[in-house]
Amino acid sequence: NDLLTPPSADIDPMAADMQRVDEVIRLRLASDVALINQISHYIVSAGGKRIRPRLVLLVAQALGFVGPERHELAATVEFIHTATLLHDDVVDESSLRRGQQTANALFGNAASVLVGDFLYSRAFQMMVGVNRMRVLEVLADATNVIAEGEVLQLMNMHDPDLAVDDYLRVIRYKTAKLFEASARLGAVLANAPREVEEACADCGRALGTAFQLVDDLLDYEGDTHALGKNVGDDLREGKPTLPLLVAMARSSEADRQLIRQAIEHGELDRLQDIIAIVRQTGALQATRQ
Ligand code: GRG
Repeated sequence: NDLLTPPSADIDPMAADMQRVDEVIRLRLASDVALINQISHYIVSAGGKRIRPRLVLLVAQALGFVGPERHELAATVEFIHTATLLHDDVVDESSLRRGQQTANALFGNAASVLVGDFLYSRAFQMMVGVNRMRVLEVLADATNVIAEGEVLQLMNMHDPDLAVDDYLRVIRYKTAKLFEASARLGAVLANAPREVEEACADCGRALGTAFQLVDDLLDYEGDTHALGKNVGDDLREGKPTLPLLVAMARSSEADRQLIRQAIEHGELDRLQDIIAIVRQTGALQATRQ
């Protein structure tokens, strides 16, 4: 669990930069409308690991770019990420985010969606301010694909016979795309040659895919409480995750039937049986590799 604790200022070499990113975030959140300030500060102050902003800064700095636009774009990707979280919690009817009540639970669905819209459009104002066409292209494409990923997930969410490749497409779209864009933006800021930009994007995409796979796998582990998750959370929500899909491919027809029912109905009383099948088939080990 130590790995989940953010590094303290004295051992985090990026502490000063991340502090600057947080200053920019607070500065750019400002609105004349009190409810927007209240909700956006509520979610931004709840923490969050700020992985995507770090990725922008790491790549930009590794390629020699140290201008102030890097903090602006780091804050921009965090705004986009936060907008997607606000919308996602409404879609999933979630009640817990970052260890506290979700904005939708506290302020209602309408306010959450609208503040998500505000953050999303503010992010576009910020990227226009950076005044580079390639930045606009990258983030317009990324946000498009994220929305497509969510719609794909909506269509697939209850399909117990989902192919692993289709599952991977959803997570590449909904999660890995913003990691990819963040890494790519660092390279764009540094005016890196296109092949370097592509290599950074590939690296970001791989990281984002791994990140979502781990997030899914943690649902099947015992030590997920630090993330506010419990064993079988995805099952309760009736989602076919990678371990379930691999177990489906490896099980007997009777067990497959059990898993299908579990995904379709989020069968709580069968939870332990399903987890046992996933373990027996070695699906967890297979998905960890
Ligand atoms: C607003 C363009 C736009 C689209 C909305 C609802 C939606 C479409 C997208 C949701 C995409 C989504 C929530 C993907 C999951 C991403 C994910 C892994 C979130 C958790 O990220 P962490 O762990 O969160 O980095 P923290 O709290 O640390 O910031």
